[in-house]
Amino acid sequence: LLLGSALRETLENGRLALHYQPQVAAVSGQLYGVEALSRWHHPHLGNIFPSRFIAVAEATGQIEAIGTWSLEEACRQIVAWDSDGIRVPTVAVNLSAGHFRKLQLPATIDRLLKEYGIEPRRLTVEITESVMMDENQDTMAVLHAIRTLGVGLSMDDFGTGFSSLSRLTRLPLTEIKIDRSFIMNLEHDANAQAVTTAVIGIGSRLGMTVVTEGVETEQQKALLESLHCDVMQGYLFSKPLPPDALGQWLLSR
Ligand code: G
Ligand code: G
Ligand code: NA
Ligand code: MN
Repeated sequence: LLLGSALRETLENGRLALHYQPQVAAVSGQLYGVEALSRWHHPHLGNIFPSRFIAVAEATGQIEAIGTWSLEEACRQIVAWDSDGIRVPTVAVNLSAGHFRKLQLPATIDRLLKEYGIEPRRLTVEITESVMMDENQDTMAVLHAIRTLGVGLSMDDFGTGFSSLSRLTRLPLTEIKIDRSFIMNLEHDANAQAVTTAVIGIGSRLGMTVVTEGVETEQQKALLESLHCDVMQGYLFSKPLPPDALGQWLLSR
């Protein structure tokens, strides 16, 4: 709860930041997009990782405020990069399961896109498998309304939850991200390779972009290319970077 009030103060003073990790198209090597990841540097407590403060935000009812802040910050950054001539095709923002139950979320996204003059496809929202487990009617309505706006909808950490493949087909997804636990074991684990191959196949058949996370080695990259994976993300390409460093990274390639 101490962390909860520190978080409230941080949000009010705009001291939360987004870092951006590049996602690279497998065939062309071009930038496909970036994933925005929240970073909180507290003057006394130091760096607090999202795995910790997102749970706090959920418990203290601040998760909607963080999600809305992330969406607006991403929009502001897209406009800033554009005016610097830095072309980032799409920015993916992580939102918590609880946020997708809020019926006003699509209207909030629509308002931000209009306010910042951003084409909808330049924004993607990432949901986790727990959202898919949620049979909540409001959640389904929200997901469909977000897709209707033309914003991308990505299933994060796929393969770690308990969702069924039939449920996957019933969601209006544009993208699946295969969890990094599968990529980590790709070279040595036949099961990880079988799951990765199957998800790439199903995703492609369903017209979704398949992104693999946690790509760290050239061997993993080569293997994923041979499996026709669309997009790769991981330390092999870059860690998450502050906005200026992302510009530098793009120029240096
Ligand atoms: O960047 P890092 O590995 O520490 O991220 C840890 C987790 O926190 C990831 O699963 C990521 O999806 C999540 N995360 C990062 N930023 C945000 C955010 O702004 N909102 C939500 N809901 N989750 C986030
Ligand atoms: O759950 P989500 O996929 O949103 O989490 C992304 C997290 O994974 C971020 O915290 C990011 O720092 C981390 N990450 C990104 N690339 C790599 C990688 O290549 N290896 C590892 N171990 N972590 C990564
Ligand atoms: Na992820
Ligand atoms: Mn994510």
